[in-house]
Amino acid sequence: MSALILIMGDQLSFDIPALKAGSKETDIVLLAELREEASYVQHHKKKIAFLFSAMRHFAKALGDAGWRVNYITLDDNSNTHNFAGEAERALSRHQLSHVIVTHPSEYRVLQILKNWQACSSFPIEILDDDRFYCGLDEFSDWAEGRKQLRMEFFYRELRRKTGILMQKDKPIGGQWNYDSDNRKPPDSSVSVPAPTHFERDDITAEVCHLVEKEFAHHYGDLEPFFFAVTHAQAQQVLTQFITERLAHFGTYQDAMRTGEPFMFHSHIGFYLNCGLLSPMQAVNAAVEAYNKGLAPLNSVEGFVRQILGWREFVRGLYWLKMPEYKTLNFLQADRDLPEFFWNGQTDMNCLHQCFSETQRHAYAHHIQRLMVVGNFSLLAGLSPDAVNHWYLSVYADAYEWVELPNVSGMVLFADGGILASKPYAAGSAYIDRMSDYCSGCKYSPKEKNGDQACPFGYLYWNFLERHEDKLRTNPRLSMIYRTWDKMSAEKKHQITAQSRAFLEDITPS
Ligand code: FAD
Ligand code: DLZ
Ligand code: SF4
Repeated sequence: MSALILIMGDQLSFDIPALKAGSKETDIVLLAELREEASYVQHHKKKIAFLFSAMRHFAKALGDAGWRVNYITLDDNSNTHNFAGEAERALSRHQLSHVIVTHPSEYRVLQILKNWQACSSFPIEILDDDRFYCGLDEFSDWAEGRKQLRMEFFYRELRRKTGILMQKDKPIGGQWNYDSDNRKPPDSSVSVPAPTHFERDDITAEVCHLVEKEFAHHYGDLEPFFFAVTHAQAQQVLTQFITERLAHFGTYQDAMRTGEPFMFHSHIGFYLNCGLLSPMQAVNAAVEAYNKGLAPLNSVEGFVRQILGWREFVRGLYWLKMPEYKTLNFLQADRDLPEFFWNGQTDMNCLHQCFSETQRHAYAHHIQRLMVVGNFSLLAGLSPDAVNHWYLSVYADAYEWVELPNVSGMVLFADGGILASKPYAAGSAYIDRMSDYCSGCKYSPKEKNGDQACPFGYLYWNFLERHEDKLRTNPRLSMIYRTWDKMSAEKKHQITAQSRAFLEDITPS
């Protein structure tokens, strides 16, 4: 009884359940570069090159460790370009008896596996993915019967369960959450360390060549390419973050500075999500730095919360609520995506900076995604389908299980409050305070009317006005609606007129 062990592009972990359940002596491991996976959205070129290179390196490492590996390249003439097709070919090539695969991270791919299971003559065993702190059943047990699902309470449960940053049953330092210490604007006297760079080796060079040839029409720049592509390199990125950035992570977590896309963030999302790093490695490294006195609690707790809290929470929520979650559009937003999301050509400097960095690096940090691009998408009433499609395409760490709750839940409030208690809407003051973007902008955050007025200023009020029927009763927005109520009719009229003119002027993509 020999098995085919199917490993997907985001399952590049030596301890993935399908490998743990298999045998080096009898089984065959399959990895395949597939057009279906590389094109279900037009992924950023850098994401495809990164994943293909990481897959090729992983296949080599598995071979070195004694596994028999079949690696199918994109340009293999017999490649059927989908998981089922490639697995069926391998099954007959090697006369294998059954398939072992780890639960895919995305609902779309689970459906592919289920359809294949229904028609294949081979048994297909799907094993739970245990590379998370919280299993999917455990999350649904936690969610059961709760009126509201809030990350903060889930996070506290996981802190208690794991003992991470805990002293007996109390959080270390006495508080669960140090977010209020983590809101400093950028400080130009504090220099930001360069992100970890790796020279491309022959495998990466070959893959970049392939991507340039086969995916020339996809979004994004392939150069510069300096991502880690092996486990050892990803570990180096984590270590460099812990030693050079973690101490400032908390304080400058929300800060944005022109020309500094990476700030004091960790840039490990790419590696966590494809299996080159585990969340436990990252969390343990941060906690160890705290124990050694190398980083303050506000930074370490802030970082741990992103991984133990947000990352686990959005995964649980995704699997609990799919497939309905993807169809939700609470605010009935239906505007097309502006063309400038793809080409970055807008006079709004904050957006221009974030789009340029996204195009160049397939990366933007959380606040750029949430409070600049996301905030604009919310205020402008862009359709959830269009916005989800964009975020899934442009970031190298994007997979639907983590992208969709962030976009439909956190950014667009399309889920009507399943993930967040209120929309993360903000006017121009937030971006002005947390970035240096406004000083280089055609618009002014201080101007309320006329050609110089920052669009975030009027779009914010226009958004609240448009959705008054759905949002006024939200207790967290009642103060804001009171301010709106006090505005003169003339001012309100001006806001509506300016917003309409601005939105109508946008060229759709
Ligand atoms: P850091 O800021 O250093 O944080 C460390 C890690 O914490 C991240 O690598 C990530 O694994 C985790 N994390 C932080 N915030 C979140 C969050 N909100 N949800 C889940 N995990 C989180 N993250 C993705 O991994 N893939 C996505 O496709 C994705 N899309 C997003 C879309 C929007 C609109 C928003 C607002 C956020 C999105 N995020 C996504 C979350 C977050 O922005 C990225 O994880 C982070 O920017 C990655 O950079 P980093 O590794 O430097 O993160
Ligand atoms: C994202 C991606 C891309 C671009 N290409 C491949 C591929 O060629 N082969 C593969 O196995 N996986 C790829 N992936 C990752 C998959 O899309 C990911 O494993 C699924 O989305 C998991 O549900
Ligand atoms: Fe962005 Fe407005 Fe500031 Fe310009 S003025 S950078 S549009 S917030």
